[in-house]
Amino acid sequence: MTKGSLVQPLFEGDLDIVGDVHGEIGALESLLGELGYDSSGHHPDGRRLVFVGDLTDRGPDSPAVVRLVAELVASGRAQCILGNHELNLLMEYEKPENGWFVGDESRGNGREVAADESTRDFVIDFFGSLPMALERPGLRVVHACWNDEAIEQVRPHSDAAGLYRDHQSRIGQELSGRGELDRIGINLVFQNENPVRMITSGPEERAAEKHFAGGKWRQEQRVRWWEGPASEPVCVFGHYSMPVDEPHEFGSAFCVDYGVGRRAKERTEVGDDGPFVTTRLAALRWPEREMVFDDGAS
Ligand SMILES: [Mn+2]
Repeated sequence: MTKGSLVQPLFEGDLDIVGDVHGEIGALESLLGELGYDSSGHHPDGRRLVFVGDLTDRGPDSPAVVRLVAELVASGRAQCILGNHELNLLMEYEKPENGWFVGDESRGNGREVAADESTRDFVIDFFGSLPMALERPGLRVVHACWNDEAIEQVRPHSDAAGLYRDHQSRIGQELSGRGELDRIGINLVFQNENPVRMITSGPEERAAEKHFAGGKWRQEQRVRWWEGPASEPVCVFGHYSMPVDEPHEFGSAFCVDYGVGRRAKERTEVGDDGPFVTTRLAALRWPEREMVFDDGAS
């Protein structure tokens, strides 16, 4: 697939901006129904979809989610941006949750549909075609963080994985000139000064205590960059797997990730038939500013 800038124009018109799906094909089909889309992704009012990334990992059928979203994008009924989970696959990083991609059942929960070779090619081709940010007057969409400097750094480029690698090696070369840094300080430089990481997984800072996250002990924590006074433009983001019962609207930002990526774990607690109440797949209706949810049944 051909592609342009990593920062692209957001669709005009009325939108439904969908949070991190994480392989939960049942929740996605439910949500599209709740939003009023038919099975081919057509909406009677001409509304269109935007996906904030993190289509895969954790849930039961990542390949089905990618196929559905790629069809919607190809037919002009959706836009989709890169999340950190897509980026990890493009970078060929083996993560605790992406064993399904290479059929490694030792990684993951052992219940995910595995990708065959043609699916792998299709997934990489599609992810390699995706931008990292979408913008129109008054509204922006990113996976984790809109940072003006990082956006301008990626704007001239079209290859997110290549740009990621270039910045990793630049930062590595510059480290020796930065004086004494401990392991946490080094991690923070790689996180906060690589614009591809800044946009797809957000800024981090030193935490007071160690905590276990992403399969390892860490002493870095996420910065709540979205907190601040109301202003324009509004930024819609995902990534942060926020609790269902907490506010998701901030001064000038909306988080659309209501944690359906935790549903695989919730399934082990309440059974396959649900109902699932602590995790939701959500979409933000724009310009209505209303959240719509999956039915929590699958
Ligand atoms: Mn994410």
